[in-house]
Amino acid sequence: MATNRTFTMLKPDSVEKGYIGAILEKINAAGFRIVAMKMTQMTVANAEEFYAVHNERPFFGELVEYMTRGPIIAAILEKENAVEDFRALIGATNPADAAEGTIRKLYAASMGENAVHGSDSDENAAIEAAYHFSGREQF
Ligand code: RTP
Ligand code: MG
Repeated sequence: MATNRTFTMLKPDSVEKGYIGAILEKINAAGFRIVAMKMTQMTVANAEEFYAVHNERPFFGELVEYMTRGPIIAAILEKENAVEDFRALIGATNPADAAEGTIRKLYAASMGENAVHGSDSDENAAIEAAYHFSGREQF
């Protein structure tokens, strides 16, 4: 499998609870290389665009409120099979269903506040990375 990239956000709950270091440790231990990283805060317009695929869903308003209520850590990560392996590392969307040892099992409170984002395809990883980082911010 060729080396490729995924995009992640440590969501506002992770930053609020002081979990940045612990989550980055898990990401490093799993063998991901950090290509780009920053603390930023999404505007409502940013979050509505980023999660546009969910804009008809009943939880959309809560999702936008959650993702914009404080700063996030945005990052691009590189590894063989990055998208799939990172989704495995973070675990199921609902932490109650997440496997033992996954980031969501360890650090997420609920489906609505689930600590971390991971891109769901190579195509979306590229779109999401470009949404948050210029070429000059990627190493
Ligand atoms: P993400 O995109 O953030 O990595 O999460 P995901 O792929 O595991 O889940 P997705 O279906 O893309 O949903 C995006 C985010 O919306 C919130 N959500 N809430 N209350 C609910 O039923 C519900 N369903 C989804 C979660 O924060 C989820 O991560
Ligand atoms: Mg998703």
